[in-house]
Amino acid sequence: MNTKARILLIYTGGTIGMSKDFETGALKAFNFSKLLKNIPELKQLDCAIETYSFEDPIDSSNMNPEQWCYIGSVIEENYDSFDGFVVLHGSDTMSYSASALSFMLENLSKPVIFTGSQLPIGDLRTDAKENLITAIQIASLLENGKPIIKEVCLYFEYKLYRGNRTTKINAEHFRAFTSPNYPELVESGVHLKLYPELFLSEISDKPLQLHKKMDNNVAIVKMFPGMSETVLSGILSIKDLKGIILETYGSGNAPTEDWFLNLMRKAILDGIHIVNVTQCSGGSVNMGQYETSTVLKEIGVISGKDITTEAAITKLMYLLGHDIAPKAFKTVFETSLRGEIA
Ligand code: ASN
Repeated sequence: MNTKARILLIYTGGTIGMSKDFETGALKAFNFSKLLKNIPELKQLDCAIETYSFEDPIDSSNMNPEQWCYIGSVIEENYDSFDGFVVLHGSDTMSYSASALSFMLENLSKPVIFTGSQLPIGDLRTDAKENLITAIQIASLLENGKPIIKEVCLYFEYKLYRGNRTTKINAEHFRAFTSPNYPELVESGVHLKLYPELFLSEISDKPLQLHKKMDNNVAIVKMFPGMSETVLSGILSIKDLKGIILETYGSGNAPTEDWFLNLMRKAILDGIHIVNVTQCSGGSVNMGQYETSTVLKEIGVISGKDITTEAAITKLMYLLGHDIAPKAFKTVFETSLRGEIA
């Protein structure tokens, strides 16, 4: 029996649905019905599509944890009525949102696929149609009536990635995303090439649980040669700061100067979680490989291993939103929750 997949298309905004403001010439989001008019092809797809739009579609630079909860709630409320979800989202912060939602949606057993475009859907050379149509087709893949993909993904320019493994790498190319430390899950060519051995398998048969508490008392600090004690101590003394993602060099290396290590030590003693993430676009943190990371390991800095900064900051917000005992926090962070870390 050929049951048609039911897909909910959620429109949050982004270039895909933008047009030029007559006065300023700047791109801004327009409403969903206008967007749908530009894609009559949707009617040809072999699935039943329903749509849900943000009342005020946004440029994804305005995305925040509140909006993530909103996206999560739309998915939660409609979870039983659909086989898959496609989220239209601006590309600028899409990797953050896909990462955040991957943590917030626990026990996911259906696909949630983020996509968008670099050119508006009304543009002659747009990349929006391919991205949208293929994302819907992938979200519609069923086996024995059940979704094949059961995780939060990102589809862009012929590739489906695990969402929390992605990062935006180009502001102009249609190939705007990459997944530096995890291969693509599906490749779109003449045929859709699936790599099921890479998919997240259903971890439990428990019902979907949406976690809405995200604690944003966090910061990302990118190291650079010449960073001063004043700057770093200023950041670390921010009131209510609970954790930082420290973007270090190479495999997790940082200065061995006393002032730096003393600040790190003091922050950890004060209960601030410090996560070591590499500022390289690929590869993993391996504290202890060099002398310049040995002390970090000894004083209890958390290893972000091969996690992206986007997944690290959203995982930090997510875990801080849970009452995890300080002693267990490091172990939990270093454990893969949704396939975001090796
Ligand atoms: N500024 C846009 C956004 O992120 C960029 C895009 O969608 N390509 O909303």
